Amino acid sequence: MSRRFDHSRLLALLDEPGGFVSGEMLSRSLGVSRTAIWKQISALRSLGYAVEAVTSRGYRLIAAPDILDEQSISRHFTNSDNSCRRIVCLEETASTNSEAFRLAEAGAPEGTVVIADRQTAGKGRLGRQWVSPGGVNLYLSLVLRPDLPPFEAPQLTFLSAVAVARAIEDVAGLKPQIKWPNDVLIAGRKVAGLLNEMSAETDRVSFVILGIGVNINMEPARFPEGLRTPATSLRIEAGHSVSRGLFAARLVEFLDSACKSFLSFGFEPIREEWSRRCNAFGRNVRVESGSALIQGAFVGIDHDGAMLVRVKDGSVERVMSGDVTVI
Ligand code: BT5
Repeated sequence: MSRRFDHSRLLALLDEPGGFVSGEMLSRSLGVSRTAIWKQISALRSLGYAVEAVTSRGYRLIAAPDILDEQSISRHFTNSDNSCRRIVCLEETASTNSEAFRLAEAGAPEGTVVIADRQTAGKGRLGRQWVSPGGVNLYLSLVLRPDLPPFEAPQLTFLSAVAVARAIEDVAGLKPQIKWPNDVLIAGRKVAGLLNEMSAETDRVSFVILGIGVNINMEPARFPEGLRTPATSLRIEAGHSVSRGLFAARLVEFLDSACKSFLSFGFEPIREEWSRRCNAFGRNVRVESGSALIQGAFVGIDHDGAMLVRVKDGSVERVMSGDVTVI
């Protein structure tokens, strides 16, 4: 079920800096009567927009609801050269990753973005659940069709982690850290999780879905008990709410620029930035991987996403999955 609003031209006019816009100017610009403008303003109010109306001065937009639709996202784009312009906004879906996967199988082009207000079956890794209530967070999946062998596809998880970290820094002014392999933390608490899924032939990727969940305005009381890592949201950390539309737009732009850098310069710049932003890089770590316990210095990331740990005897072990503790 897709939610679309057709008030974009009126909102664009009201959004101009400088306060009030006269009813006459609005009616001239939109080619409709002033009564029709009044009706559209009432419709905007019923959608949660706060619009002030003052006789002889006109209308002024005071506050917009934190709606996630194409308009509330694209109005924040700063880069006209953004390849991720096809945004599908849904009010509710089981999982944006599953929906993006379905669209990609049906031929959706690279750069297609699926966003939902809430997920009824949000997915984490290994069959785990991603808590996805409506109205507060961002659940986003991006379709990519990279020219990569399947074993290198995990590089894209690092790309999305870097894009999420940049967006958090840019929009909320916070200092996120990345935790291998797929968490983004603020002050040691999980604010975002990444889940990439792939469809591939034997030697070539057909498409990859980059799935990203970011806790934006979630209040502490809404996090369930017993999460694997303590959780947080941008609102909790920043002390004020953050516009989901603005965050989504910045994230899409950072994903786009990271993809372009990846195409031009390969994995290296992403690996370098990821390492700088990682909470454990260069430090001594303990990794619980299945029944194995590996202890040593976290010295790098391999091309297939494996963590490289230099152990006591000087040799370097590759770890494909596990839980990392800095010691
Ligand atoms: C992840 O898995 O962190 C990947 C999460 C990816 C979610 C996005 S939302 C858009 C797209 N569509 C989807 O269906 N999924 C992706 P993992 O590392 O396995 O972490 C999951 C664990 O994190 C759970 O078992 C909980 O303990 C915890 N958790 C669940 N919801 C959380 C939340 N909102 N915030 C913080 N932690 C959470």
